[in-house]
Amino acid sequence: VDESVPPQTLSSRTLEGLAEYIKSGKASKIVVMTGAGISTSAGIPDFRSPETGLYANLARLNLPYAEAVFDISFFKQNPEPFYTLAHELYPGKYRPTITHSFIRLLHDKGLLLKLFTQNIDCLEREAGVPDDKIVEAHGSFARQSCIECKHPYPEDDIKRHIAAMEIPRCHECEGLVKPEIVFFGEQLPQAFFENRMLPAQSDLCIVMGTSLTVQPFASLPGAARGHTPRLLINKERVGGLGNGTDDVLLLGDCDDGVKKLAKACGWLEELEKLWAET
Ligand code: CNA
Repeated sequence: VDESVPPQTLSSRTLEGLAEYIKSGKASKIVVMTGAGISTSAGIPDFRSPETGLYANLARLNLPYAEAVFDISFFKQNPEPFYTLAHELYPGKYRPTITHSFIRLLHDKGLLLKLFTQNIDCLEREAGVPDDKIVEAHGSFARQSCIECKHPYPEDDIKRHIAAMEIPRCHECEGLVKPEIVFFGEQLPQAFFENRMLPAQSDLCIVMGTSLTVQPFASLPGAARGHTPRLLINKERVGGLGNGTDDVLLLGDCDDGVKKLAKACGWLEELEKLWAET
C-alpha cells in the first residue's frame, strides 16, 4: 500500500473508516465475493492451504495430480475419486459459519447487491441468502444432470447414491451423472457472465476467504470503479487487494473479521442472534 496516497472515498483506510462509511448509508450496493476460506471453520477444507487443504490430502485417492478430481476428462475415465470426495462434501453435514450469516445480515439490511461465491457447499443458501442474490460461479451441488444427454437427475436419487458411495447413472441413457459443479475444462454458468460487471455498480466490495487464483472469478474485484472501497478479509493478502486508494485489509480469520466489522457497525448482537438461529 502506498501510504502517501490518501483515500478518496473513506475517511481512513481502516476498519473504523469503513464502518463510518457503511453507517453513513453510503454503502447500499455491496458486492461480496467468497471462496473456500469462509467454510473452513464449518469443517470443510479449502483447496490450497498447505497441510490442511484438500489438495494436500488427496493422495489417498490415487490421482495423477490433485486437480484431476475436478477435471472433466479425468472424470469421464474415472469418476470414483470425485464421488469419494462428494461423499465427504455433500451438503447437509455442515452448518453455515458466522461469516455466512454476515452475508445474510447484509441482505436483511437491504445492502447486498450480489454475492459471488466459488463455493459449491450451498452454505450461503443454508444461511438464508436468497437464490436471486447468489451467483454460484463454479456451480454447486444444488442440481445434477447427465454429462452425456444433459437430462436432469433427481436429487433424492443422487443423495441416496452418494450416501451409499455408489456412482449414479442416468435413468435415460446410462451416462455418468455429475452435480452441476464447474470442472476444469467446463464453462462457467451463464449467470456469472451476466453479472460479472456488477462490481462496477457497487459502492463497496467485500472479498473473503479466497486465494483469488482461479480465473475469471479472480478478476471480479478489479471490475470495481477506481475509488470504490474494497475490503479483504483473508488469512493472506491476495489479488492485489490493498493497492487501491480505498482498500482496507483485515488479515486473519474471516469469522473474527466479520465480527470486528459488525461490532464497528453496531451490528454484533444482531449478527450473533441471526447465526444462533440458523
Ligand atoms: P483456495 O484457493 O483454497 O483459497 C482459500 C483462501 O482462503 C486462502 O487464501 C486461505 O489463506 C484463506 N483461508 C482459509 N481459511 C481461512 C479462514 N478461516 N479465514 C480467512 N481466510 C482463510 O480456495 P478458493 O475458493 O480461492 O479457490 C477456488 C476453488 C476452491 C473453487 O473452485 C471452489 O469450488 C473450491 N472449493 C470450494 C469449497 C467449498 O465449497 N467449501 C471447498 C474447497 C474448495
